[in-house]
Amino acid sequence: MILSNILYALNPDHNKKLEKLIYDAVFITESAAMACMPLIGLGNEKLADQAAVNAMRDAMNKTPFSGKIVIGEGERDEAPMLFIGEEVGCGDGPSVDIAVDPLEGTTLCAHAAPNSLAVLAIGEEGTLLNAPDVYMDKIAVGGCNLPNDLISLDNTPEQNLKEVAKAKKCSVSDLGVMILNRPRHQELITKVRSTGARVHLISDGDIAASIFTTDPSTNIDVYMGIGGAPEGVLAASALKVCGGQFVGRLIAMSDEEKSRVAKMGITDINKQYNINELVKSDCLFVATGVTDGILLKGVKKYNTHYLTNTLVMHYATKTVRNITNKILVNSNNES
Ligand code: VTB
Repeated sequence: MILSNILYALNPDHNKKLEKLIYDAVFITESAAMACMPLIGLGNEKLADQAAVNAMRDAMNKTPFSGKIVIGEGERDEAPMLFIGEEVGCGDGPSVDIAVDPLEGTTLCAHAAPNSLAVLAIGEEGTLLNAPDVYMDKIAVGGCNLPNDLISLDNTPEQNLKEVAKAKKCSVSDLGVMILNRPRHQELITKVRSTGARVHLISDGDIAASIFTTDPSTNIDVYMGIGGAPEGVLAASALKVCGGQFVGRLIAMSDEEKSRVAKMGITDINKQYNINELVKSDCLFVATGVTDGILLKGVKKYNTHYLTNTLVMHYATKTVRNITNKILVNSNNES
């Protein structure tokens, strides 16, 4: 079953219902981005994140769906809002799973650095991997018609890059590989550089990095390394729509993390998930720019209005839209 079919079942006029869900979803990420706007560059990650969480939750609770947060701000006992399992929405409408990262790249926002985003993905009930907030080892490769077994976390980086170059009909030295600049990636960075591929280091924001691989103008072909598991599922939902392969494996380092993974119903911690296991069916991916970036322009505030820029991707209808909205100050976004 796909989201459009659920909507069709609820109302034969399903295109209108789908459009409504898409615009409601856009309003949710726009609200989070607008709430972050006054906090960009103020150096306070926590405050910016909290503003995004509050605004996203308020906007969700005005939306006519029965949503369940499957990826959120943390487990029920540690996050007061948008915790995993929280029910959101104003009740009627389709039952959906929701994954959120209200402010992806909190430090980017606090430093007014590029590519921070407000992100949301919606899937049919039970179709998005319920990933706890642990690390995930990931590889993302954008491009259409890539073989399902193109990349594997069991291969060496050299082997994976050789396969990607073969599929893209180029040499390994033509590839750009984005990696989070972390001490844990020193060996990976050395190995990738030894192949001749370019390494593009980033400080944060691996959802955006994964999406860059789908756009040839970025010069990034592959994203590799260990980042947040929630960001992994969100990135996989974007790649599922715009074309690409994604593999991820959870990393639980302590007993406490292992028990959090188990609580999500995951029995095999060593399992390597492919894109269709992370996101099993139809999905909608939405991201609004907070700070200016390669994918999206950041939110701007003028005297009378905000200007927002949002990417909306829907799997079943294979649509990728880039929406710029002008939202009047004091319309319904400010008290
Ligand atoms: C990534 C990145 C995020 O965390 O998941 C990263 O996408 C991983 O965590 O933007 P560490 O900072 O612990 O390495 C962020 O950088 C921040 O959530």
